[in-house]
Amino acid sequence: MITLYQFRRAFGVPNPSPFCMKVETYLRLAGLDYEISEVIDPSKAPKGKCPYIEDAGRTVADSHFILSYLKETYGDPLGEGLSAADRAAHLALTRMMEGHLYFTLLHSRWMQPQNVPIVHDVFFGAMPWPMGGLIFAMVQRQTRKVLHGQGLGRHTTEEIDGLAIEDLRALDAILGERPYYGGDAPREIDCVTWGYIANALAEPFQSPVKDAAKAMPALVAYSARMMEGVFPELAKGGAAGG
Ligand SMILES: N[C@@H](CCC(=O)N[C@@H](CS)C(=O)NCC(=O)O)C(=O)O
Repeated sequence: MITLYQFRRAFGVPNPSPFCMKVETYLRLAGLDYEISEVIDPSKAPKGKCPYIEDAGRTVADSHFILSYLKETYGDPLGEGLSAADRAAHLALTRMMEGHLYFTLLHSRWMQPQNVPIVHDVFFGAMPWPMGGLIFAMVQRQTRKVLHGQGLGRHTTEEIDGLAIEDLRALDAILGERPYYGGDAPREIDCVTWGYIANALAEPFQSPVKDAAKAMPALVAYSARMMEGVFPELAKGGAAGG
């Protein structure tokens, strides 16, 4: 049995981390049995981040390497029939989201004053005083450094939100009239795209990025479609559409 180490569910989406969501969505779409082990402190994870998995005595960290391992070990049912050009386009889209859009999400949740208390309360609120506040402040400080090093953190909030909205508009245009980024059925690329779209729409966060995402009906419908198809137990709450 595969064990998936990831953060606990929150905000009405399968995971607040798009990387964890990518792996769990993949496991479900590929029909692989798994169990979840919830992680509170990722610093002890093999690469200091979530997700990672254990399977048959092996530990694999990082969503990219996890999916590579799963495809090598159990086959690639979501990749059947894809052309080299499809695969290349999916890779480029993945890199846009993981190397750019992700950091705008980090900024929105950890730096923007209307959202910071939500993250604090959901992840650190249950910890005894003053530990929760101290750990939160430490993680927020690290996140600020990460954003500064990556470069995005040097822009104004308006500029960062504007960049995120450009990415979402690109995602909206690429989806077009199709039900899934993979075409008629969800593919590996949908495990990535949905993590970002669902988290952009997630309650109770507030931002111009979320407002922009909510105004893109194809993205809202796509998120609901993925939720109903892959996580029907969560769709009952009706959270996918934000
Ligand atoms: N490249 C990694 C990125 C994973 C990642 O950034 N995970 C974040 C959550 S979204 C994390 O665990 N952060 C904790 C930390 O950096 O301390 C992957 O694809 O799995």
